Amino acid sequence: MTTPGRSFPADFVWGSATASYQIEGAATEDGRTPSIWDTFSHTPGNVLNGDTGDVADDHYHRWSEDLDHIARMGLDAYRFSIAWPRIQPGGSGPVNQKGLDFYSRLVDGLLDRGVKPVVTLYHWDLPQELEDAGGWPARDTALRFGEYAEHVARGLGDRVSTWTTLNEPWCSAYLGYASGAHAPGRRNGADALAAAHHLNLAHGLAGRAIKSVLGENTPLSVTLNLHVTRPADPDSAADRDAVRQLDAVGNRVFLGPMLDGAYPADLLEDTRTITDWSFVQDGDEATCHVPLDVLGINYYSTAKARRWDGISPREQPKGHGDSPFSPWVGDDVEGQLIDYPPVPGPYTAMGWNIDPSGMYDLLTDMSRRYPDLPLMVTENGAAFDDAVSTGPDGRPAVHDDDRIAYLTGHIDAVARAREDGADVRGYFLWSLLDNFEWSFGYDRRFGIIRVDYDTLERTWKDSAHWYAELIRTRQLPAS
Ligand code: GBH
Repeated sequence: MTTPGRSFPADFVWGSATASYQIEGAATEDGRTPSIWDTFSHTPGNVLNGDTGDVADDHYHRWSEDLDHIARMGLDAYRFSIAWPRIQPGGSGPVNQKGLDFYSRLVDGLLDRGVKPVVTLYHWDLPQELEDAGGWPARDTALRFGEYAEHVARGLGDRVSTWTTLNEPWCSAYLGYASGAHAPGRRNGADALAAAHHLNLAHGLAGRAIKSVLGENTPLSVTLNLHVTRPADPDSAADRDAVRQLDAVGNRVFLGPMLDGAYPADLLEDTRTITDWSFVQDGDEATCHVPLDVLGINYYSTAKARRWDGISPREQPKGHGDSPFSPWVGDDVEGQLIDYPPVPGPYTAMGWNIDPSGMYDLLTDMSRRYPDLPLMVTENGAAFDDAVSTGPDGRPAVHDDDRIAYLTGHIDAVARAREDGADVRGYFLWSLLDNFEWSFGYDRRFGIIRVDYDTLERTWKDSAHWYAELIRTRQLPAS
């Protein structure tokens, strides 16, 4: 792969992203109560090597050192998430001041260093008490989320540059309640769709709360992991219909209510044997449809799909795709099965294919679907098997050329999409630090800064130096 080199305007936002449970540690400190990820990771068999977020990167104590890394790298913005169980232990009731103070210090620390704080209110750490009361399949969770958002908006106020309600509700709904790969590890298609609806509702309620506390002009966003799925055989109408079905259940299930004010008709039709959608009450779709100022998009890889009329999904071999329809939600959809043939490599250490054309297609497609909505790449990056050597200074060194190549290809795709009219305002690299990679624990490293999990020492990988130079020059070098 060669890229010609690209230049970006001075106001293009370069950032990096993290999430609370993946980096903070200090799981029981200052009044924090367990989230579903504490429970899930402490249950044997759920996370590789039995890893948990108890200590993680110890960012809760090392936040100031981490902000110094951010400043030295020259980031324009830093995207982080707030742990609901630190703000409202148990998920309801008054604010836990010590928890709020942590984020208040973090926001001030960013502003002191000239870095814009981009806040995500929910990156998967639901208070366990709310899960015990039904979790996202229960409507009450969405109402509680609206209250939580109001507390945080009052606490952090106008110091925050962009408010993001949810990170990847697709993962919360389908991995949490259909496949069970993520916390809370439940497996029921109808619950997953109810969860999706209540996440949409939570987004609307939180967005309205933020705008009513801080003013209508407060920049509001949501981050979606939109799926780029291609038909296994582009000439097959059946395969193209499988792609349409996945776009409905994976993408438009959120885009519809959030951006158009209604669920798409084909989604309701395709899922009728799973649920009658009676959890959608009058007025809900209008509530979900809160005006958005920017749409956050997370992109990593692509998938292929084909219509499958063979054996039942339960016995289907699992392909590369991790889709709501195979084999979890799709169990109940007669005659509408989908199979995921493997996609060609190369692959990252996650087994995900490296395909920058998916980034280009997604950004240009979204800008066509929603021409007036600015876009922001809120996550992109890769895990590789980083080899650690000893540098000339005797300190550890990581020559992660594979990660630099991945980033180059994808940032080049962002530049091409912009040239072709997509209004992409910024790019956040996942991730600043190696961290707790959910069901894969500490085994998979996405950071551009290495974390030694014995000493918790931070070391810039080559990619961190490379990214700092890109930000300084606003130029993606030719490669
Ligand atoms: C994001 O999730 C999360 O926001 C972040 O916390 C996480 O650390 C990061 O990405 C890296 O995982 O399974 O081959 O079909 C991304 C979750 C990854 C789910 C890609 C869908 C499709 C690839 N998505 N996956 S495949």
